[in-house]
Formats: sequence, C-alpha cells, structure tokens
Amino acid sequence: MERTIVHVDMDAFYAAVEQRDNPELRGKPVIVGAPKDAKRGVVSTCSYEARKYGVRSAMPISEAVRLCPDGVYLVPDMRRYVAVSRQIHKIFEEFTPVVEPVSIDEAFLDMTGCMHRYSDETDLGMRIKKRIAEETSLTASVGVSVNKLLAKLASDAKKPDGLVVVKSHQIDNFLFPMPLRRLYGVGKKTADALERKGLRLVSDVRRRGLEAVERDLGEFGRHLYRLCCGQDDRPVGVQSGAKSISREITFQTDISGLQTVLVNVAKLIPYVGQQLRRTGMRARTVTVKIRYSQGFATITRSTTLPESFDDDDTIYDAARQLVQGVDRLNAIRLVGVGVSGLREEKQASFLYNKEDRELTRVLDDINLKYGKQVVFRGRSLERLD
Ligand code: TTP
Ligand code: MG
Repeated sequence: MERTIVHVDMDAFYAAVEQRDNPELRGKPVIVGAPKDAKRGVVSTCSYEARKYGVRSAMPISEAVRLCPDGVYLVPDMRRYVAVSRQIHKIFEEFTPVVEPVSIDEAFLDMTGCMHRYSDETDLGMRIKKRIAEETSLTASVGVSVNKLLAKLASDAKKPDGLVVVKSHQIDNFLFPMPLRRLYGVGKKTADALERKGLRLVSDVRRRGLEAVERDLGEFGRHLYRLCCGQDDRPVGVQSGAKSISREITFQTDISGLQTVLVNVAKLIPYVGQQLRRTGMRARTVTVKIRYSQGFATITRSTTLPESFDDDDTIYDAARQLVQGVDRLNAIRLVGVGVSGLREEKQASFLYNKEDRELTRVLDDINLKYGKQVVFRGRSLERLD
C-alpha cells in the first residue's frame, strides 16, 4: 500500500527562536553559537540573512566573523529551544500517533490511513505549518511523499517556510537533478569518490543503469541505485532512526599501550553518550573498534548488557573491559566506540544515581552550548606516569 509520510523541519531553528523573542533581531544576520570575540566555538546555526554571507552550521565562529562582521552573535539558550521543541512534537501527536522524532527541530509523521481528513497532501502540509505558526510563531518546512527518503528531501527543497509534495508519479522529475551527496547515507567522502567516477547527480546513476553501477560498486551500488529510484521501506518509528551511534579517532601517529588506548576511548565516549541522550534513546550494546596500521586490519569487540543505559560511565566500563580483552594493543591507527540496540525506553528509577544524572545533564548542557566537549571527566586526560 502506498504510504503518506511527512517530514517537518523548523527553519533556522535556534536563530528563529532568537528573532521571535527579540524583534530587534528580525531581518538581521543572527549567528547562534558563541560570542563574537570568542576564541573558540562553532556556529550552531544562523538566520537565513546570515547564510547570504556564507555562514553555516559547524563553522568556527572566527570564520563566521570574517564572513559576516556585522552579524549579531549569540550564545545558545537551550532551555528556550527545548521548550519550543516540546511544543512542536506535541503538535505532531495531534496529527498522528506514528511520529519519529529525529532531532530537536525535526520529525517524521506517518499519515497513511489518515488522509480522508484532508483534501489532499498540500492541505495536510498547510495545516501542520499553520498549527506550528499559531502555537510558536515560527515557520517550518514540510515535505510530503511516499517514504522517508523523499519526504526529507522534499522538506529541504524549498526552505525556509517551504511545502513540497512529491507524489509517486513525480519521483523521477524530483530526484533526477538532485546531487548524490544529498541522499541519506552518502557522506562527503563517498560523494567525492562517486564524482571521480562521473556520478554526481541522481540522473547520472540512473542513466548508467543498475547493472553497471552494481558491477562497479558492489552491494553499495545496488543500495545507491535503489535510493536513486526513490525507494525506501524504512518504517516511521522510534526504532527505525539511528541504529547505532559511534565515534572514532584516526591518529596522525600510531598509538600503543592499554593506558593510551583507554584515554582515547574515554575522549570519544562523551560524544557518543551525548548524542544518545539527545535523541532520547537508550542502548544495550557497546562496541569498540581498533584498526592497526599494518594492512588496515580492523577488529571489533562488542558486549550486550542486561539493562539498557544512556550514561557515559556504563559505556566506559563496558568499553574498558572490551579493550582489556584485546590481545594486541600496539601500532594502532584508529580507535572507535559505538553503542547500538537503541530504543526509547524509561529506565527504572532505582537504577539511577541522581547526582550522577544531574552531573551528566550539566556537562551535556555546557558542551552543547559550546558545540564541543569543553568540560569532561578526568579519565580522558592523558596520564603522565
Ligand atoms: P537544522 O535543522 O539542521 O538547522 P536549522 O533548523 O538551524 O536550519 P534549517 O533547517 O532551516 O536549514 O538543525 C536544527 C538545530 O540544531 C539548529 O537550529 C541548531 C542545532 N544544530 C547545531 O547545534 N549544530 C549543527 O551542526 C547543526 C546542523 C544544528
Ligand atoms: Mg531545521
């Protein structure tokens, strides 16, 4: 059966909240991330006025200042953004119980079987936008299509304040001019490699044909071709989002020794843990990955715990035991830590150590504010002995 999937994504989210709450900022380039004179810090987001200057998320503040010296630079105020995030996610629930929150300002809605309430997909999209505007005085961009892949591309296609509907007979027209790097799962490195093979747009892949693409790229080629046909069966649901969260470091010079490996593992864990907590998920499995410099041999070790977790300490304890069980800890080129078996789940309250919970929350808040790990636990400091 054909599905109706909606993707909603707020426009310039943090910056839009700032402009809403301070009318003087409206129409101005607003950069949220760090003060103008900050030595460190990155751009969380910026208003569309600032994007005209080339400012982008994740750019160092210093670079933003160089591009847009007259911008208004603000420190994020997560409390207000989270409050708005709650409001919009509540609105989604008014439309359907099948909601998959993706991030603070974004969600998928499965509206299959509910369409008799609307004259068509455009009507549905307009009503969602209208409810968000009434409730929050903010704009969102909405995409409506037959699956998650297309709905997300559609919501992004006419930002800000966009509404794009892609019906099944429009899929090819919509996708053909799309750069491959915009597709889910095609990262920058992959996109660069594809471009060297003459594949830049969806239409390039489609023209080359499934057989040739599969011959050249194997299993990934088949997957890519499917995406380029706009096929995506992933269901909307809390478990179908990220299946795992991981981080890794590649070293400029190889590392050796248990202590050094553990210090690096400890440095990665706050990133993994923070992302886990931000998505409101809990995990069951911890994985450690080690790549040796010689021949790029890679090993992974995993352990699944009896209880789900979302705290850094549990991840660290499990990772430490896994590393201790590895025979060879020299000439290491890369170390990674990941969690999987994700689900949205409340932990029994007796398992919580309240103070630790509070500490984690404060660390997350600070680190989120600065867009990087500025405060961390002692285990990730190099030992001098
Ligand atoms: P996005 O939806 O990616 O960006 P946006 O809402 O600011 O802009 P638009 O959707 O119109 O392109 O992210 C939502 C919020 O998440 C964003 O307002 C700030 C935060 N964020 C970061 O803190 N760091 C990042 O690198 C990104 C991409 C987002
Ligand atoms: Mg957004």
